[in-house]
Amino acid sequence: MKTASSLARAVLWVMAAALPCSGSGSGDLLLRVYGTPDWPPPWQPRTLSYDDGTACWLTWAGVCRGVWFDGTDFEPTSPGIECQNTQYWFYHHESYPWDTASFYGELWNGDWTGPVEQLDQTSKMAMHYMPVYCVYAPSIRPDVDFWVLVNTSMSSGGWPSTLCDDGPNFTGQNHSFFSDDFVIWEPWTSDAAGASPLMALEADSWGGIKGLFRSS
Ligand SMILES: [Ca+2]
Repeated sequence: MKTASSLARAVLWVMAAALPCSGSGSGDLLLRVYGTPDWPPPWQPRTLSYDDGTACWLTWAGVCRGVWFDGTDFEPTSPGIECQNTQYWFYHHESYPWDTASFYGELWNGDWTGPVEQLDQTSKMAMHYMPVYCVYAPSIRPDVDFWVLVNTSMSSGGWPSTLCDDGPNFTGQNHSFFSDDFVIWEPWTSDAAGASPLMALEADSWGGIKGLFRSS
């Protein structure tokens, strides 16, 4: 019986054979936050992300990888958000197998210089090319500047590997970083140590795959 997962993989590999990744050097990790922003009505929950939704790279750079969220990028005047969950995307490449699928999903306060105050740490199992969620109940209200992190300290080599898009985000700033010591945070690029090319998917194919998972 074909599952949503096997169908999605079939789509992935068909598309992969046809569409090589261009590789621009910069990119955004597929780490996102879902919550209810303060800003004007109707106060509907929404997903905040810097990635453009098109998976292009996988990376196992650093013990920790994270995205720095600046609420003013999404709403300059009222940038607070009540976080309901965070979302993590991974990719298991057969040539670069994971030594563990376990990771910590973490939420921290902190600006571009790095995470400084931990708000949550949840142990999760990564899945191949599927979203993994850390759910907060009650919800968590971080500072205007906060981080969503993958902590891979349960691995000997930075796995499970994280998915990334290709090219700069809408702010023109780096928002994706990695670190081995939690002190120095280097901007993640496709030239970073451990980055490995992944074939590109068209944005509409990526949306179709997400739709399959949502309905499963
Ligand atoms: Ca991008």
